[in-house]
Amino acid sequence: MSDLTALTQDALAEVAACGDLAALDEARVRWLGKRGVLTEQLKALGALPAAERPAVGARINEAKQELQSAIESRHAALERAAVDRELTAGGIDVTLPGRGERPGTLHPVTQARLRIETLFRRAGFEVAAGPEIEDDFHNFEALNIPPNHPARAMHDTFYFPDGRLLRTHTSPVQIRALQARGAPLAIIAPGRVYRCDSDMTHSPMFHQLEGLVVDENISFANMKAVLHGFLQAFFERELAMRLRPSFFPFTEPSAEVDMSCVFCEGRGCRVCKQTGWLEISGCGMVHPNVLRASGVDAERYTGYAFGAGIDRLAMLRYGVNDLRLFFENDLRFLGQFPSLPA
Ligand code: 2NL
Repeated sequence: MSDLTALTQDALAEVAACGDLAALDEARVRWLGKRGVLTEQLKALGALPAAERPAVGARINEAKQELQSAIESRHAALERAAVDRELTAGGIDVTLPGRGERPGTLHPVTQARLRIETLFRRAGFEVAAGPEIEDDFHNFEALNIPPNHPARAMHDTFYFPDGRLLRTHTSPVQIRALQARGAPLAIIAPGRVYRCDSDMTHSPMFHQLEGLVVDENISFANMKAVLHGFLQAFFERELAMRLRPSFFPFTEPSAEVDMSCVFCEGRGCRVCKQTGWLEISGCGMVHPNVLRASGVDAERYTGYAFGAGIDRLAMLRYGVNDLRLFFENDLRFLGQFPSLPA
């Protein structure tokens, strides 16, 4: 029994030297297993004189317990080390930079819209927004387009079963603003509009810009100056502009806005069909019926309004020859319009 202390020291040293869990388990079996060295010592107790048995038995049990707890703490240490190794080896460093992902850019139509908003804000206009699902009153009735008016057929409206509709222009936004705020008012309403029409040059969803100014003494000349100023600012060059008589139910008098062709400077080319002019907008003095429908005193106030396609403005400014490119979201196309830093 004198070598029990030495045996315990050997066992503890062996446990401390175990480099992995398998080696530790082997050591446990060798020392504490059914045929383990310490177990055999206990079995040998029977050969001792009865008087010595309790003391020796207690020492062996003490040694077994000491070894058992040494094995347990070594087991925990080895397991921790294994987890640590796995984390460092297979770990993902979330602070590493990505693999060459390029930042996105604003869609060219969005860039055009933001540019339009900036220019009109600079001229004293506010930017208004409203619902894309509209009712008959705000999209048609208030705009002096009564039921069965031929302009309704022209608008190729998408209807919901309950009679509501997808707005065919952003005029309803302006009607709502006029109803809510009254005169005087100077707003633009850019946004998505919908028409049941799809071919080479028509998309069922496109972007419209409308503008509305209502105040005392607002004139056709005011409108002409603002539109001319906007076009020259948007295209960043001097441009000729002309107005041709036209008709809209919501304006009287009404006009089509042409600007000198930005591709040939008015000399005549394929884009302007040799005319030197590009049709860019429609406009006119707000019809008194429209002012009245929105609750505005048509004796005291006059106003002008205009409408233009944002997609078309973007095509002309960025030299895009096919409207459909704007709606396909091909990254080879979109990547050619880097967003300018703020
Ligand atoms: C075009 C023509 C136009 C308007 C839109 C308008 C709105 C109100 C009252 C009166 Cl609330 N008018 N909008 C006026 C004239 C023309 O758009 O060719 N759009 C692409």
